[in-house]
Amino acid sequence: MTIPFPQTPEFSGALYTPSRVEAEVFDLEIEGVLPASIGGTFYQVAPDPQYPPMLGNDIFFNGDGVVSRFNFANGKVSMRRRYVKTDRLLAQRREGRSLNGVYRNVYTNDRLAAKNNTTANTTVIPHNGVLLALKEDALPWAMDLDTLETLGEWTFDGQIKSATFTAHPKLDPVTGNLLACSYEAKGDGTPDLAYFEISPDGKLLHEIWFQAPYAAMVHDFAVTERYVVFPLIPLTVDVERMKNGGPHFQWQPDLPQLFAVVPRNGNAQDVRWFKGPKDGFQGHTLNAFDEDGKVYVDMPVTGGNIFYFFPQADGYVPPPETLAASLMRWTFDLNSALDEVEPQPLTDYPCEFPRCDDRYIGRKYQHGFLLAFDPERPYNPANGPIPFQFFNLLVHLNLKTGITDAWFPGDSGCFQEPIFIPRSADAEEADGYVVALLNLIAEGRSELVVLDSRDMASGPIARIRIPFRMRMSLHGCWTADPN
Ligand code: V55
Ligand code: FE
Repeated sequence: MTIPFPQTPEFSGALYTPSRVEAEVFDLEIEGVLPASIGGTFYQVAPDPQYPPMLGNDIFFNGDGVVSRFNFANGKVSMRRRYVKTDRLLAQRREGRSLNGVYRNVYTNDRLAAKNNTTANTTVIPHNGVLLALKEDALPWAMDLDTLETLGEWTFDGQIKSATFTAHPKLDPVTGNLLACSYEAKGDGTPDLAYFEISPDGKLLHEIWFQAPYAAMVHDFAVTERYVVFPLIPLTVDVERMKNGGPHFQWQPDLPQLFAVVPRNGNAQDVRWFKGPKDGFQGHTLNAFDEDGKVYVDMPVTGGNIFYFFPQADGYVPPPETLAASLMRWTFDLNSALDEVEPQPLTDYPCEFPRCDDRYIGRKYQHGFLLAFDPERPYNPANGPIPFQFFNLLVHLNLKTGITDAWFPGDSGCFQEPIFIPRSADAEEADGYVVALLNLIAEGRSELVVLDSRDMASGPIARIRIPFRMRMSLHGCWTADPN
């Protein structure tokens, strides 16, 4: 490969320089003591472009998916890392260059590009004996849970007829069902939405299909015991624009933050629409629950467009320092005829990549784990400009007391999305360990840090050293060994 990656913020610096590493590391070095009682696997996925972008530059979300698997047993950790061998990746490897143009715009691809355009780069989750690698633009790709060998596109035995599948499925903690949704479910630019419940052994139990007033991004969604909520971000899709080589998404400052609320066991006639404030961006779901006909959804919300790479029609993107964000609670009152909603803040600081104790998904809950950015904390300017998605705090938030317990890793560290591991199968909510990747910018390497959820401020009880730098990732999950 002779062409270098561009020296743009998307391909340089500690977080975004491509890593491109597939690896096998047996018994990683550990500083501190990892409790032997932690047994299971942490899976995660990062966009990591195999080749420099065909068009000279590209966005983070368009990188090829590379999956990492950290196996925890007897106080030791071993890792394996493999690209998802998508059709798209294999076509590039065959030709020795990138063949894909604008993000989610197949009209701009090289004629030698694979038909299936997905990078499978957004999350990984075990289901029915395979590891699913997911991106919201296509069906999942399956991998072997252990070897990470790619098995191919996953249609759930032909039961899922949608063109797309969410990168934020949930596992119902009571039934073990996989809860999922789709948008642009009948192809690029279609306003079709769908909801799916799939049993642990892979049977499609229920599906709901309906239409939104327009096609817009539904990046994450929310489930409660009885309801499912689709947040439509004011980023809309126009196939004509795509045919002219334009972006898949465009920010619409005059559209509301729109929500569809549907009973999980209902159908298209039961959909209720709610409108939030305009010019706002619904982020990732922390958790949601319903009580007495009210549906509560907690998520970071930002005033204005945080995706600078999907500008509005006149090209405007707000300067990052003007974007105020906090964790918010949306309340959808199904007993009321009002269709306007206003979110209420739960934190006074910006945060993202929220995770709950997975045993409480969709149920009344009290705790969140988050990445946050505190601009008052020191930052070493020798590390270069602060990159997109820079988080210098790893947080445990008690929603009932409002107490934030956080660890700051110093002026040259930033985190990737955390996961929570219960101390034991029957431990109280949020009692256990928080695990996150930490990028040590000045040292050009990464570690997996393990903190006690009840004492975040003291910092890691164990630091698991990774002998290379891990590029910024998106999402992952923890699977405990079967007891
Ligand atoms: C997001 C991420 C994506 C994507 C669309 O975080 C939205 C939001 C990694 O890919 O394709
Ligand atoms: Fe996401």
